[in-house]
Amino acid sequence: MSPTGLLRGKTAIITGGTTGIGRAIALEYLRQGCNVVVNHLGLARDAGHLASLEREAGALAEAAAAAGDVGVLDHLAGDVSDPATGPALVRHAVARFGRLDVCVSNAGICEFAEFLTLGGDLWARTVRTNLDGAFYVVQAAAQQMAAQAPAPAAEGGGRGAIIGVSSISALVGGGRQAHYTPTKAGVLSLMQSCAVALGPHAIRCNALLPGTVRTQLNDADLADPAKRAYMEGRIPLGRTGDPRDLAGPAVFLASDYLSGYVTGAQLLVDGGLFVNLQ
Ligand code: RM4
Repeated sequence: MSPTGLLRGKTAIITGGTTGIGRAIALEYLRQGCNVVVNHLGLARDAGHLASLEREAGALAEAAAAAGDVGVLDHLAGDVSDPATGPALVRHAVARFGRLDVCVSNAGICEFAEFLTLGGDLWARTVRTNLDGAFYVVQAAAQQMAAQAPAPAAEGGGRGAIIGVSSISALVGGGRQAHYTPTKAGVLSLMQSCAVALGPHAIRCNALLPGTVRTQLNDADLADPAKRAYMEGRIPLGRTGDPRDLAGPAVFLASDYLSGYVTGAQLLVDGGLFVNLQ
């Protein structure tokens, strides 16, 4: 029986929370008793993604109604590259649930492109979304957390946990990702510096580093059977990741009970890909 209630009574914001890794983390946070406000772009396709997420959240609530541990799902549209989106998302979460305990900065784009013909507009859009967006959301979350009363000493006395979804690409290059890998290295570095800056406020900041996880970011790239076979062959666990593989590590980093002394850390979730140079 998988544990529940690990994030009981907490409130989290998750950017890019209607698809892929963000969606998987949102569902597991809800299952662990955390209220969740997911950010999305408010595009037509997001309506379908949101409806699907709300259906799954409802099913969780029905399944766990007795336990009473399941959190409440809410959402707010906004482009994280807009400096106003992060503060608005935090205000929405606090207005609805009273405080902010966890911030998962997940929203990101990765359009594979050859470096020699890489356009400045794609470079700029990738940096604005993946790195600028992380800064705006993380700073807004940290400002709210720093202003809040700490959790009771018995619950670790923390004021919050911030998780930057970086990538294995923070540590290694990608031939068709020269515009993307620097942004993921930047998210990792942002978490390291925020861990130092926010430690005195009892706010923990850590980075999740997914490996090759099947999401809309790499649908096209992994549609190539040769590329998919090559990646699977390099991964010791023998498979590319599923977004659900990130849910448990995200609960670990969000929970003061599980990771109360962990800050400034980077957690690779890659099936062993990084350590396999064969
Ligand atoms: C990751 C890594 C994966 C790729 C995704 C989009 O950082 O490079 O291989 O599929 O990005």
